[in-house]
Amino acid sequence: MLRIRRVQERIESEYMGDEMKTPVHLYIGQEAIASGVCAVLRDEDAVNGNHRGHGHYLAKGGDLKAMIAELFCRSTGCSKGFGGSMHLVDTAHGNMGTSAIVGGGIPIGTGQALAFQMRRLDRVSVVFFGDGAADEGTFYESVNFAMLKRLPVVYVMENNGWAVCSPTAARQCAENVFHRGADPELLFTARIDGNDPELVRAAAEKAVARARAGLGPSFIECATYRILGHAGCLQQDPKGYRDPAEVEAWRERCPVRTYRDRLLEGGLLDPSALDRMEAEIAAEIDAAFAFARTSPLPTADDLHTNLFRG
Ligand SMILES: Cc1ncc(C[n+]2csc(CCOP(=O)(O)OP(=O)(O)O)c2C)c(N)n1
Repeated sequence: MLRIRRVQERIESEYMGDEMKTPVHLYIGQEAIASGVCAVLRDEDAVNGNHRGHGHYLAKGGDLKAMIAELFCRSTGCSKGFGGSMHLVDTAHGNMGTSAIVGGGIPIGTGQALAFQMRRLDRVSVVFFGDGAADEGTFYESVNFAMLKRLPVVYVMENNGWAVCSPTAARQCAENVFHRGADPELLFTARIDGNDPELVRAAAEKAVARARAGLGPSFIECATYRILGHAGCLQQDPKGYRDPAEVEAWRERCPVRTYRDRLLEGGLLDPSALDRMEAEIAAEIDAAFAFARTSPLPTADDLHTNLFRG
């Protein structure tokens, strides 16, 4: 969680320099979700993230240097500089890629679960998406199909209350996203505080065990908040669409700080170990940015590589 947070902060602080020629959707405030879920996954399990995908990619073991190089559009980037922030891929660690199409990853991750089942592989597919993606019809089609086929898939909805500038209440009738009425045999559901990494991990553990046992899909709704703007750095976020008191209240519930305090108070984390962690992370981030800056850009000759041709 700390590593994701510090990476996001560095990107935010350097974004106005305009070297990163890509929109970025930062994950600050939501770190407990990717971290808690990926803690129970194996390398060979698959993850599909979304446009706000840096946390998913890193928590699943994605290479930081290749991610930062991708933001700098360099040929050493994880999508060879062609994808940018919303297309992070590292299949060696099960990061199957993301789609900038809201809801686009849901059927893709469902299809991966179908492939795992058909090949009799002991693997689980996890899809991360926002409350906005849950407004898309493809979500309901995918969940229905996964229940029908009892697919090893875990749908993780990060409900941060907003889709760009639209609050959830303006887009969704009552609490229709949460499948309260669903038959728990067909779909395991959980609705949890997404800022508590232990709760997230516990729910993910149940869902993943159910998937591995061949019992079918799960849906976990994680309540959380995006602390920064929808895209770019904070100063680019339009003002006035959110109540500052709402942002402040969620800042108080910062998952990184509250969990750090819980570990320190419980004697589970030594302050000197925390300092070491901070230093290691800072050095790793410095190295990743230096790697990105000194990496070559793709050339004109690369323009037609990695494309499907008719
Ligand atoms: C199919 C589609 N519709 C609209 C958009 C524009 N768009 C990009 S992000 C976004 C909001 C997504 O909200 P949510 O899924 O809740 O994720 P969050 O940004 O809150 O993390 C929208 C509408 C898009 N990229 N794709």
